[in-house]
Amino acid sequence: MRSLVFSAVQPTGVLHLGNYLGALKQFAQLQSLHDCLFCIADLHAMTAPYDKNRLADETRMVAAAFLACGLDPKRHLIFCQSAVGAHAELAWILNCSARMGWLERMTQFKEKAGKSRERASVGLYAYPVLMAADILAYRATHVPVGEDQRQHLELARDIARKFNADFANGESFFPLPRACVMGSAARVMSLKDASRKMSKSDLSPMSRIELTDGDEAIARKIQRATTDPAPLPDNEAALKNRPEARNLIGLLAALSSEETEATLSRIGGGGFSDLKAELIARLQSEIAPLRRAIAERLAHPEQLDALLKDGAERARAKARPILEETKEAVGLLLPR
Ligand code: AQP
Repeated sequence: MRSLVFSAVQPTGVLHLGNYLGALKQFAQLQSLHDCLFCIADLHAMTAPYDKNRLADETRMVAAAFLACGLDPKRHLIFCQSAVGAHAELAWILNCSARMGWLERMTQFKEKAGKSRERASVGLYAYPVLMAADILAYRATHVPVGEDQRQHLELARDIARKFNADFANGESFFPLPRACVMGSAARVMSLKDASRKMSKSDLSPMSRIELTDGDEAIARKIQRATTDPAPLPDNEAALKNRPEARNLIGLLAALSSEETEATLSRIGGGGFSDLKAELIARLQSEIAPLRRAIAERLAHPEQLDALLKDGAERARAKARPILEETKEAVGLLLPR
């Protein structure tokens, strides 16, 4: 069976270096080997407080970033989750297969809901079931996931397995989706607090390099990135208790297409200022073409909307027969 890759990004703000290195850059590589579905997960974006006046523009921003990173809307599908009703319909059916006990174990809900669990939305709680539906609606076989999404992918497999057992005599009605092996999918950490990942929703813009940042902003953010007072080590083991150094060196290695050890052997023994100077130069040259391409795309929102409309039509055509088969499998009466 040919692999079909499902990837999604939430329109929850301006995309950053973590989204780029950990996801978009790798999506661009995957598309040369596989059939791909690139989804803008706007329904997921509604699970936490958000600004309804910005959601449409942030959706266009993700579409523009997809294109800027080289994703090909002709050979693959770029579309918005909410425009393909099968995601939400299938999520309801899968809600009835998923078990409360499985969802109770999801660590991301615990982290995101924090102490105000009682006040978190039902959407945030059920988010992993919608993610399972996103994937299974197309019988996608592979999903590129960061570490934080692995548990959700396991849950999608559990849901598919139970559905197959309950409604398909254990046959592979839904293939069990697998995690895509990504290249150097480094987890990029906040520039202000290296114990947290770089995030769109971090209140401090100084914590992240945004794909729309200009050269000056990039230089300012890296210069002010938190460091420690020791010189840089020349081996990876010595980075163990130095999260800030590990983050900045990991970034430099990723941007230089080097192994971390190779970067360390070049810059080990030196100070953070040399590391930061090289990192600023690398970032400026990597981000500048993306920034320009995003701005060009955003200058023509009508073209982005047309592209998303076309993607949604093609995605609907793929998902419709699978949804109908699913409804039939669970015994729903289909209008004939
Ligand atoms: N810091 C990161 N390092 C590496 N990869 C990252 N990704 C996100 N942050 C990092 C990857 O980007 C893809 C899209 O992520 P998303 O927008 O769907 O959700 P997220 O992981 O929740 O991203 P953010 O930026 O942290 O958004 P908010 O603040 O809204 O929650 C995923 O493949 C993700 O692994």
